[in-house]
Amino acid sequence: MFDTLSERLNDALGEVRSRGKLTEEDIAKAMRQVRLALLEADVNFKVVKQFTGAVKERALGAEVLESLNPGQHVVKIVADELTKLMGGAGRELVLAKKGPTVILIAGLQGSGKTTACGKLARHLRQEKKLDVALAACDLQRPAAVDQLIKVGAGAGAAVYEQGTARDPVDVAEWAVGQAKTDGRDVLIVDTAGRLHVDAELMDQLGRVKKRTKPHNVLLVLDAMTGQDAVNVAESFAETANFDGVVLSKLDGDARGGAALSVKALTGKPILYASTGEKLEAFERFHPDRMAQRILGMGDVMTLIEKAESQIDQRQAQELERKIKKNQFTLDDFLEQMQQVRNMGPLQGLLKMIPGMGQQLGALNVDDRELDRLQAIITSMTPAERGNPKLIDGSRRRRIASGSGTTVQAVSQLVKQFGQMQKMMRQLQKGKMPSLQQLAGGS
Ligand SMILES: Nc1nc2c(ncn2[C@@H]2O[C@H](COP(=O)(O)OP(=O)(O)O)[C@@H](O)[C@H]2O)c(=O)[nH]1
Ligand SMILES: [Mg+2]
Repeated sequence: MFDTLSERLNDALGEVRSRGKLTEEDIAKAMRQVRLALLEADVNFKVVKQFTGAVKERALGAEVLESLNPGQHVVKIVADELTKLMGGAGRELVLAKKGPTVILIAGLQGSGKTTACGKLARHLRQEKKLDVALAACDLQRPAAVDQLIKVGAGAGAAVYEQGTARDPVDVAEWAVGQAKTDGRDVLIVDTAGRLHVDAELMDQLGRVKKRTKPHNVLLVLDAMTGQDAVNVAESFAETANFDGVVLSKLDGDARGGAALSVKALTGKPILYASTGEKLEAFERFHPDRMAQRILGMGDVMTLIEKAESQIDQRQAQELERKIKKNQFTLDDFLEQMQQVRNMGPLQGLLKMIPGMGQQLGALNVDDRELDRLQAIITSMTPAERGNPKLIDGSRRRRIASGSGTTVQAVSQLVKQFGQMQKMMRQLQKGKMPSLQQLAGGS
């Protein structure tokens, strides 16, 4: 997410960051580079001008030039201004006081609406424990209803559909009635898109709005289309109005222009970010955290939230008990690994750790490595998993062929696990391991 932009901005600020003293010329030079980085990321030129103007004005203030660490101060100003640019404090969904909260999903064809319906449903179920249903009101394409049914099944949400024979506006109104009858908390209405913004699309959207009275209209924008996404948002804002944006496909080599321009140009906040084809690749969009992530300052808050939503408290206590009693086994290790994987792709998670962003290229941690570890552990017998000391040469060969890996890979895992157990024992004794030990060295 925002890889290129992040790299370029960090290059632009690199010199400033490390300086003890800054001159006006240093700041002007950095701002020229920031300006180029933003333009290259497809941020609207008016927005860029305003942004660099605001940063420069603050950075040239006496407060910065005379501060002890002017470089860090400038970076902080950039982070503040980026946060403001992307919408400041952010906005929450409006929840109905009584009856189902209706959320209308709008956007162009292929922008990611149907996918977003499923992701949002899963998100609201998991994070807010809400009972969510979906309404299939894209009747333009015959396959659209089936797609939503699949998405709903994956997200654990009921789908209200009546095939494609009826008028979508009627189906939408009927679905709201169903949701009321069934006592759902939330109804998410999937609508048809077009290739371009046109009168017919806006008219249909207007009629669906009138009949369903949505509490939230969310516009899905494809981040990969950069400046075009913002143009779409501007036309929607003029004719159909909406409350907030779901920015999709931020996982592609999205240059980030849409994320940075949409609030400034339409006044509408980004509520959610969609970062992959899988259902769990979806998160609340927090401008402050995003700004920090872009500037390589990490996003510990999102990481903690993800961990909290995935890790079962009871299991965590059980794990703690096992570690205390020295009973942590490879089965537990496997389970931990699976929990971490439920949080989403590993690369994305690591980027949220402060300072990790820039080092990732060199680290090259990928999910395939985890797949390999998982294959090795599941090829072991329960006895071997409970007591890895049993794993001798012939067992190693068997496990390697069973998991499609090598004897060396099995040996390495057994060795690393041994080190991990040793570290846990030390932790229990109150001795903190050195960083080198944590990194797996000895
Ligand atoms: N990589 C990526 N693909 C996405 C994302 N959201 C949707 N897609 C894909 O984009 C295509 C269109 O999505 P869909 O939800 O059917 O769009 P709709 O026509 O607006 O309903 C599908 O192939 C999705 O898998 C995302 O966040 N990242
Ligand atoms: Mg669709």
